[in-house]
Amino acid sequence: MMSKKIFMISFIVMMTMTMNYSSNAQTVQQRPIFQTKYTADPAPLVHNDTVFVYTGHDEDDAMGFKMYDWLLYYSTDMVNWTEYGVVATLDNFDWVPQRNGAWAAQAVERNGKFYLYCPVPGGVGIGVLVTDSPYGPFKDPVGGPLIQNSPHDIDPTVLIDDDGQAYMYWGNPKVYYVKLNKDMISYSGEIVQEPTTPDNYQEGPWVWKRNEHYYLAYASTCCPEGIGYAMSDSPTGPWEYKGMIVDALEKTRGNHPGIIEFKGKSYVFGHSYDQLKQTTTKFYERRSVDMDEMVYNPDGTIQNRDYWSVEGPDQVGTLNPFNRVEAETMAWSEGLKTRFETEWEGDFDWARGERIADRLFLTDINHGDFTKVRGVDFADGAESVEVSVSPIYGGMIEIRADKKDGPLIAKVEINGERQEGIWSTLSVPVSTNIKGVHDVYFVFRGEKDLFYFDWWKFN
Ligand code: FUB
Repeated sequence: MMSKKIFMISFIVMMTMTMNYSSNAQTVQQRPIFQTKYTADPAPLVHNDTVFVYTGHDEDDAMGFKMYDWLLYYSTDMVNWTEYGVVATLDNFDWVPQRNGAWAAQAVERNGKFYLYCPVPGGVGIGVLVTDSPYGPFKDPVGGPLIQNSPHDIDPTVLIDDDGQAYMYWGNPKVYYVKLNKDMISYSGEIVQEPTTPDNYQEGPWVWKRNEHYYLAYASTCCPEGIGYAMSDSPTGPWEYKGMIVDALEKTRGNHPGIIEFKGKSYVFGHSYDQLKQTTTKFYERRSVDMDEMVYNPDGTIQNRDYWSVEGPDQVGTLNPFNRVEAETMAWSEGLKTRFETEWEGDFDWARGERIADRLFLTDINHGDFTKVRGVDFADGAESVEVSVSPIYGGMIEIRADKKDGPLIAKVEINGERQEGIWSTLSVPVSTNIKGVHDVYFVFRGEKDLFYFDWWKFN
């Protein structure tokens, strides 16, 4: 039997390990990059100074693939991400007979229009949606599938070559491609099954061009899946396998690449089951998007990484707290969910074709939950902070600098009279003379179901 002394020593060692882990988690944890929902199949798009990431959405109670809609997140600094919410659903397509099956989509921009290529598995086909803004609203301009070629019509990716010719690639377990017309919603010529499907190709192609090299990345080997890639001198191959961008480790299981350049750096996105594994040892299709910097070698090949780093890439830029910031803008959060709500049925902007009082906000706010916003630039200082909240049972927001228990910047009390759907803007003075760049924590105190939180702003 374990002696009392050994038990005490083991207990202290265990406690120290736990405390070290949680203090690390406070300062560097940034994997997965979105925490309030399960997300999969990331499709990043750079537009002006912003990265938009369109993702699939695994429902919270999914066991197999339970995917009804596509979500959108955006960032200007690669560490703080704002959740926009649902950007399209299978209901956008009149001809799709099912509600489940919003698999891996990709958005591309051409001549000021944004096209979202959406596969529906089981031989239903690949549809396309179009809009004038990266936020939608997306509409189906075709009224039927753009591609309906085989049961393998999944995971479309689009390359617009320097000469203006656009190609769409897709497929599992072979790669198919076709030339898209300039309208991006129709194609010309035959659908070609790529004769040189590269080694380890599984699904999820992502094609791009850099310095005269064409790249094809893909979910590679199965299962587990990592992210492999091949290169070519031409958009139509032949493709030569070059190696793994992210290794296939036991913990990766499924994967799906998305690759971009932003502010002079390259990034690879994929997904993992890490967030699910924090809640259960069982396997369900509840995935979460990951991302890291990706580095090219001088000959154009890509450096390998074994897995997603915990701390993610460096921040590129800072966040301005003197603009209104959505509460669902964060580098990390614990315990929180979000909800979309239309405030008044009557507030409809007929010119824009959308409701003007729609909002996405933080929910499920309980004692100890928090969000972390990185690299907030207070410049010469702030005098007060405003928050937009809707009380449930009431509680407190402690706004702290640099750590969850760091110096208190301000404290906002939200009284506990339930006012479902009624939003108030509360303003309190800043208690610390905060200047320059800091991480900011919004730490929630009270008991349970404290309030909803929509946005904040320093003055
Ligand atoms: O998310 C559904 C399917 O799983 C995608 O279409 C594949 O790429 C794989 O990630």
